[in-house]
Amino acid sequence: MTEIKPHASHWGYFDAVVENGRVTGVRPFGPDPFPGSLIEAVPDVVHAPSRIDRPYIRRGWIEGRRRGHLRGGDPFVPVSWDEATRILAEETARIRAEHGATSIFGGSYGWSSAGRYHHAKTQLQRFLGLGGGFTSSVHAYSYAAAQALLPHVLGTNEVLLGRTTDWMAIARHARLMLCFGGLAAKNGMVASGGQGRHEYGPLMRQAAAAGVRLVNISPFRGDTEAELGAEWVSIRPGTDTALLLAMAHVLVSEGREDRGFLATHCTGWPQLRAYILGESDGQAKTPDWAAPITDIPVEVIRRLALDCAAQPTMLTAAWSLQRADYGEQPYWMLVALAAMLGAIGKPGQGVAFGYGSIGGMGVPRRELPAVSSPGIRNPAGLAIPVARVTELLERPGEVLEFNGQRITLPDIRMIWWAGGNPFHHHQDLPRLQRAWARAETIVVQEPWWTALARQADIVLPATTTLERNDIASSNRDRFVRAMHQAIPPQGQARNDTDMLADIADALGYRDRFTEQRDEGAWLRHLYGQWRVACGRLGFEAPEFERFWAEGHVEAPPVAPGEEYTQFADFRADPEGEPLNTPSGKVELFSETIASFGYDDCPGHPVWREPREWLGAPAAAEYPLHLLSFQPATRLHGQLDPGRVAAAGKIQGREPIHLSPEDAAARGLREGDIVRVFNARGACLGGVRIKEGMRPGVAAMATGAWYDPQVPGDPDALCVHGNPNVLTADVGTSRLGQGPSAQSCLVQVERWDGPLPPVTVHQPPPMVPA
Ligand SMILES: Nc1nc2c(c(=O)[nH]1)N[C@H]1C(S)=C(S)[C@@H](COP(=O)(O)OP(=O)(O)OC[C@H]3O[C@@H](n4cnc5c(=O)[nH]c(N)nc54)[C@H](O)[C@@H]3O)O[C@H]1N2
Ligand SMILES: Nc1nc2c(c(=O)[nH]1)N[C@H]1C(S)=C(S)[C@@H](COP(=O)(O)OP(=O)(O)OC[C@H]3O[C@@H](n4cnc5c(=O)[nH]c(N)nc54)[C@H](O)[C@@H]3O)O[C@H]1N2
Ligand SMILES: [Mo]
Repeated sequence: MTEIKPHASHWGYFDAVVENGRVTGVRPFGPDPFPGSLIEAVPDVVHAPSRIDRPYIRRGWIEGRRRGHLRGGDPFVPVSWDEATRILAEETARIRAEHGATSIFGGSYGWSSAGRYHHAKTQLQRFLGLGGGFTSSVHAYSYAAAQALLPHVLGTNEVLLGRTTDWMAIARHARLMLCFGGLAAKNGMVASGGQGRHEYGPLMRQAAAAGVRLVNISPFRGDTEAELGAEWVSIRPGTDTALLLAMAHVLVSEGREDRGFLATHCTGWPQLRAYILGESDGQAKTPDWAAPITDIPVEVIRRLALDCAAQPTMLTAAWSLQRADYGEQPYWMLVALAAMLGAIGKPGQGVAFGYGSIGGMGVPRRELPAVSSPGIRNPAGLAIPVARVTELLERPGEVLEFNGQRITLPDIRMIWWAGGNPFHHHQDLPRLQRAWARAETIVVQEPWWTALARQADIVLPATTTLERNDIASSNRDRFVRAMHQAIPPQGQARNDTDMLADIADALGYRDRFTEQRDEGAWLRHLYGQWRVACGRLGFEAPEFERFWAEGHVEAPPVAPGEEYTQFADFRADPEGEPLNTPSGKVELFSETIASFGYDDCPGHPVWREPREWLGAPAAAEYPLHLLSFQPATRLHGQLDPGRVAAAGKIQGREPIHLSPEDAAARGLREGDIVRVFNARGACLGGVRIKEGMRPGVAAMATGAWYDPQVPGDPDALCVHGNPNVLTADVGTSRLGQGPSAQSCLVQVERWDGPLPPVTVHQPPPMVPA
């Protein structure tokens, strides 16, 4: 018998085809004009050999090898759910009693699933919060530096995550759009919480067709698709701030800056101007100064600046630019350039971040909330900046500076992760693995034997979304999707909420955790709350029963021709509609930031040489700048066991993109296997030669599951191709403390030895109880 079940994922809505209790196929969601291919991997991953079939405990943990012990090498021992539940209740209570709530790290960063009720991290944090608290984390790997910076400068993060100037306004009014890091087409296939229609690509194509001249300023020409007809300015990675400062210098020296706007809408222009002209530090930021840094000819820099001043201009940068050393600076300087052009708040002009970074960006939309689970109260009240997890473990009792705060790092005894994967997302995995040994007990809830599950002491098998009912929703999208359970839980997998409810039960707070609702009651409750909120905004959503039976709700699109420009109100009336900054204006100099006294992020945008870049001394030994970008064939580490990711690999290894010049210089051909290495680590990769890759730059997608040749050895070669064995783990600055993965130098050499097998898609070794 064949059944069709409405469902959703971060990579799109679909219908699951179910035969005899197995997901055998998917059908794209009817209204989606560009469903993409990622959904095709769903049946493979749901039934993958790497699914965790039952609870396990690491043998070394049972035998007392806990704090100080490197994880990842011991076999696992199967245990019953009852036993796992009892042990976890006891262990949580013991650690809280002996070491306090902050000794439990439950930051649990990660994308988890699109379903908003069974959202693993949210449920884990409710469980830990209601149980007495934990150490948490703030901000996202995606844009941590920007999240810290932009509220100081623009008074909001809307310019990053909220309702930005839309493509309708850009197409109609802008004539030039500078895209730092391009507008990567593959990034739009994904949105947190899913999307009903993938409109991101079509809308940017419409803008190009309407006559907006797009300029892709990036180390890789392919960061805009050929169809957009974009011009390409090839830039050395990590040097965008130098280019922007030199463009600013051109504007000032030609008298083209908008002095009126700078006077009425901005504060701090005199300080920034003095820096641009070199009055404050003796170095004028001229095109002659920037050309050797950026490797962009002086004439091109001048022309870019003057073109911006001559026509209506929109500025944008990919989020990747701030996941780099001093990643705050290009963002601040891009805002400054938009201010100098007087473009902020002019129809279809100004600045916003991420038009090429995620589905839904720039798509015209009404203000509607998303369906979501209740928020978290954390009585411990302690949170670290998300990407400082290794330091958290390495430096107990020491102070971490962050955005004006001084955080005393707690002594972590227990780590609990659900719905994220630090052994995917974190930088310098060898260093993380050493720091990881600091914990006594590490708990991981996962559907799959990911690198993280292998680094755990207690492994709890979670269902995938197809094994439970849920609702998918994103505030970037006007659809809400019913996710019907399609198959029974696989093996002994359980829903995250249910496993946590049982542990809460053993600790005496089940009812506070569940609020005495089961799955069905929660879904009705969350949908009902959303429906009421929509009603207040003028959208009458159907009753739950109808939504569930029909499989989705579609809020009406914006009226045809309607457009939105961010900051239009502020532009029109800077006194009446001030920004939420101390001055109410755009802060080109921030007294607040200056008062922190950070030399790595002073009071106005500055050029700082990245710690790792092609201009650094280390480039003699490691002459390639490695960018690790978001994968076209997966979502991070998710879907890696599926057919789409497999088809993209070379002899099972993650491709490394090289310029024809760099490949030739090393005698490498398409499809060769290479060792990619630096002083931090090494991995294998398969050579893919890319026209349009800047010589000196290499690129590897993130997300191939970390697969050390010797499990448990932090210095082992990753045989699969995870770039995070190579990246540096340094905060962007003391302001943002964001990840700086894009600042990374490597060398590449042919791998002539026998090819070690990739084993990470099979379960790890197990021993009987
Ligand atoms: N080098 C480098 N590293 C990077 C980046 C980069 O550009 N370069 N980018 C960074 C960015 S922007 C991000 S957002 C991060 C992404 O990092 P993560 O969000 O941590 O990556 P995912 O692989 O999506 O991890 C989600 C995990 O949740 C699990 N999961 C899914 N559904 C469920 C569920 O229902 N229950 C439970 N318990 N688990 C579930 C999945 O199996 C998966 O292992 O990576 C960062 N890392
Ligand atoms: N298919 C798919 N889409 C995704 C994701 C996924 O895993 N898969 N992940 C989603 C997530 S969580 C996020 S945060 C977003 C991330 O969105 P982004 O951060 O925008 O994505 P990236 O692919 O890392 O980077 C885009 C491009 O920036 C360029 N770039 C890198 N460094 C520099 C630099 O120094 N200067 C300039 N000018 N350009 C540079 C690179 O050439 C790269 O191709 O993607 C989202 N979309
Ligand atoms: Mo991200």
